[in-house]
Amino acid sequence: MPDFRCITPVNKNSRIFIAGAGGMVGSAIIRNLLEKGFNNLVGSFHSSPPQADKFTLIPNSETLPKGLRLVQIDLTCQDEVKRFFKELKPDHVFLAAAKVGGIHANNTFPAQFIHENLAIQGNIIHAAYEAKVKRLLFLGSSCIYPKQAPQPMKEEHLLTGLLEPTNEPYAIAKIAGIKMCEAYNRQYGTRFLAVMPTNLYGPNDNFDLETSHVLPALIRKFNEAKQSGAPEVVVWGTGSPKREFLHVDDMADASVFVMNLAEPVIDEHLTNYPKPCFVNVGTGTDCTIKEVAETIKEVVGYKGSLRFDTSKPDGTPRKLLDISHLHSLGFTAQLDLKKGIEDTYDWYCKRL
Ligand code: GFB
Repeated sequence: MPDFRCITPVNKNSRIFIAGAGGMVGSAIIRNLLEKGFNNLVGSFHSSPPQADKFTLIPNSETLPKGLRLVQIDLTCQDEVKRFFKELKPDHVFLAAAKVGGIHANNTFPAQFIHENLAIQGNIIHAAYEAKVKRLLFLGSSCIYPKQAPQPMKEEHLLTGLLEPTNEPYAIAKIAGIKMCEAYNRQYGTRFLAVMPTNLYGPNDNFDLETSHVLPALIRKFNEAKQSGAPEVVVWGTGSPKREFLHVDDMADASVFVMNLAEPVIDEHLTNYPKPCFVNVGTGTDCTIKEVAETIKEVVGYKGSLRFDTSKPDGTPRKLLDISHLHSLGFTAQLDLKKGIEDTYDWYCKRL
């Protein structure tokens, strides 16, 4: 079991760097921190600056919230990251920048998934150590666990079996990130923690049909089918795999909670270094892809039928997280799946 203890919460004025501010998770963490009164936030983006409405959720809002600055950095470039950390000297870091995507993207671009993720996290974790960052939170993924792991999957199931082939390169990169945090904690006495979220969804998700995850893909497919009057919607795979879906606002809340409250216990001789240094984040319940498709169909108000395309991969049969450790620390996810889908559909429609 991860070994954490409560400490003084992060100071509201401390300089907090959120890597990946333009993404669904990074922007949700920023919204959460701003709501809680943190006022010295710096978020990074790579290619184009994120719209202000990512951080306010008010469509077309143009002004960035007070207390937030955005900077452009190529996080895969070691020199840029080193220079940035030297100048900014952040107190705390949320490492939410990553190359992410659904089953098809992972299967099609395995080199990019392993290369970009290893580069981003390697550069940031090392630069954070050199810049004496007080605490860093690395965001992983539930795909780190073996394909045949016992359900629900506990933190100690890491590295006990073979991975799911469709996302092995991504999973290997995330496992390397965890092990890097643990190695730095052990050798240098750093306070680097990690959270392993289950499948996330919510505002600012990727709705591209080729690269997205199942939930945003189906919101878009059902909505387009409703508008065009198409008689059926194609759902990939058999519909029988099970997934656990967590709203990104709950994920952001859990990330800030872990950053705020928990710290690995490290004794002065570094012999009691924390291993593992991560905690699962989920809802504790899952459903089949067929069930989630039917819920989305109902929310969207589509009247046609579903067709399962079994030429597409199912991926992992099931990946339900054991969240007892997170519960014992005092955190429980709040948002119900149906309500979360309704809110996400509403957000999606406002931006069409
Ligand atoms: O969400 P998803 O792409 O990723 O797919 P994973 C989940 C399940 O939904 C698979 C099915 O069984 C898909 O075949 N599915 C049905 C669809 N219709 C669709 C559709 O239209 N689009 C998509 N994308 N799927 C990813 C990993 O795995 O999960 C990542 O590849 C990461 O590494 C992420 O861990 C959380 O849950 O299978």
